[in-house]
Amino acid sequence: MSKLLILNGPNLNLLGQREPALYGTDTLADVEALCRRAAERLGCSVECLQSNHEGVLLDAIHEAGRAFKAGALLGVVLNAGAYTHTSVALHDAIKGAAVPVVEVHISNVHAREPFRHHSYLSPAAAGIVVGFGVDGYVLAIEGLVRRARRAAPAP
Ligand code: CA2
Repeated sequence: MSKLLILNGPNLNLLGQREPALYGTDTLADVEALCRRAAERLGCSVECLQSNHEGVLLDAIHEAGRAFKAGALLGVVLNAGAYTHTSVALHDAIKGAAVPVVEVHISNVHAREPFRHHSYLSPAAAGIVVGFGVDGYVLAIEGLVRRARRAAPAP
């Protein structure tokens, strides 16, 4: 079965606990369950990981690159949180791993503070979904599956 990695970065473990006006009321567990259901509807499975540590996210992207190369992974849905706006290392990891990554943001970062307008990840991403709340994860999953099926149509 085709697999996707759902990778969440710093502070996303706090989802649903504060700032509902920005991020909604769903917890991270709710978001992961939403992703699991969306993937299953498309005949896929998900692996979910959240970390507050940049190096853990880098290692996960490297591992995803190896799995993609081996045909065991379709791609990565990545909400890198604030590392989006700071991390050249994540940019390099996405480029180096050569795995399709869809960058997701729950909020519309472009309608927020100027320091959130720049993303180091966008130039390396296969696609970007911004401002659709947690539904953005579902849109990203659908985008990755459609992309994979376009590249390798079923016989
Ligand atoms: O909109 C997004 O998804 C963000 O990636 C969320 C990040 C923020 O730094 C990015 O600019 C945009 C923040 C992660 C969640 O932080 C929380 C803090 C308190 C309560 C709930 C979530």
